[in-house]
Amino acid sequence: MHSVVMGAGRSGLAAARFLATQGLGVVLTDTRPEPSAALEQELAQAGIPGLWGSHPLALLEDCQQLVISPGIPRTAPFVAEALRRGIAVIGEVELAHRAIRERQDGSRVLAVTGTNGKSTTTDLTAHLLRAAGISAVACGNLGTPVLEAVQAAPADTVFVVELSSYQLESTQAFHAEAAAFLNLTEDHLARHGTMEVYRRTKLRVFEHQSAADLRVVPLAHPEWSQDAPGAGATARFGWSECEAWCDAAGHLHLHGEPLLSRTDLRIPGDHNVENALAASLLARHGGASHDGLRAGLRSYPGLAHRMALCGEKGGVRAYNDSKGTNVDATLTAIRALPGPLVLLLGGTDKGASYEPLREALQGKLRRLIFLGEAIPQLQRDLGDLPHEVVPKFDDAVAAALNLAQPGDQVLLSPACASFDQFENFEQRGEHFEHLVRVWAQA
Ligand code: UMA
Repeated sequence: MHSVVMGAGRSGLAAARFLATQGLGVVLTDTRPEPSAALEQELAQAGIPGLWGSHPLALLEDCQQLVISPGIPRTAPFVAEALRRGIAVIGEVELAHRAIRERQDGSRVLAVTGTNGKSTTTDLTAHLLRAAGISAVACGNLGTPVLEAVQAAPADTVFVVELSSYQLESTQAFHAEAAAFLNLTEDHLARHGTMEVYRRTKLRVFEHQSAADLRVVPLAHPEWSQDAPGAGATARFGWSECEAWCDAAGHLHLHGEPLLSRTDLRIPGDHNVENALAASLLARHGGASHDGLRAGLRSYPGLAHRMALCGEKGGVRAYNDSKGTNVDATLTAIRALPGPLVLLLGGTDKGASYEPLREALQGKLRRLIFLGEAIPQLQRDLGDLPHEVVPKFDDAVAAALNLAQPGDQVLLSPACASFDQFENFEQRGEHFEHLVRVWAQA
């Protein structure tokens, strides 16, 4: 009996390496025609056979479990066949959960899900715990696979795990001592079909919680966590009095105690106040003192590729928000800047409407630049606004920087995934910053 790992990206490789180090039989399969030379060598050394170019059904003979990568839907034919045969289909996060449980060394799990703000909240929660002297690591959807973090971390570590709906589809017994559901707006509809399926998938983060655990949800939207599974105690965050809230004067409060003023935070915007409140609830449950929380909230610098000011010339400022991979994230970015804006939109379309951007752009738009595979959908939804169509990323950035006038902001917040022209949003953001540096120095 062996395990099959489907997908040789970050998640799948972490799973295959982990299973191999446990001495368990594992086969890796990926639709890519072949691995890189370095990967081929590494897999050979680790004794992990790889099957490239397709997922042959023969792999399911004697297969004990199938570990699927987050990017692969459970409706994919190979997965559907495994399910039909009664094979357990899990994700790398589930394997990581088992590995943490087996450690029995005081390590714990906190989790964050939602449509937007997950990465910041996850990273901030780990930062707050560390500021309070607790060993903590941020991992999961934000980049480092959970299993990789588990293998590298010392005993008694708090794993703060960002979970996407893709990952939550394939959890089984995953359990977090505290978990936050930050918000819910249209995303990944191409995969989940309806908002209700998307919401229910996200709610799986609370499954298996007992009364000693914490369920963190937004005060303003009880309907999002309606019928949530698990028995965790509810703690809310928001803008009127509750477990973690910000008052009208801008002071943050946690469990009835004042924390600090929002002006003490280095991360801007109302959405980041909400992220800070949710992170504080999680980190408090994870053992951080109020003083540790205050120190951490004051010192947290924010994430890369999230509204990062990356260059300025002739009164034009350029912002990298490559992490803005859906409409709601882009809305937040638009609202955070005064304008006039030259906004770069496009990449791989995710199936949601771009219409909602229209209102936020009112009175602050210089020009939209449509790029990448999403051009037809962008034209359909926003084609009557002033825009240019520039398919290639480099040309689009050059056009944006050219068009901008003194006092304008050039904003890369594409509302799309990056996969049409890049490996991931990080690569897209780094490339944007490079192009902006060259422009600023010219
Ligand atoms: N593949 C197959 N068969 C298929 C489809 C894909 O073999 O039918 C292979 C591809 O050829 C490729 C591999 O699967 O080699 C890619 O797997 P993947 O798409 O799951 O990507 P990973 O590199 O494993 O990265 C995943 C997450 N990716 C996705 O959810 C799409 C990363 O989230 C995450 O950081 C990483 O695991 C570690 O946990 C990225 C993401 O875009 C940031 N997430 C989405 C989002 O935030 O919106 C959910």
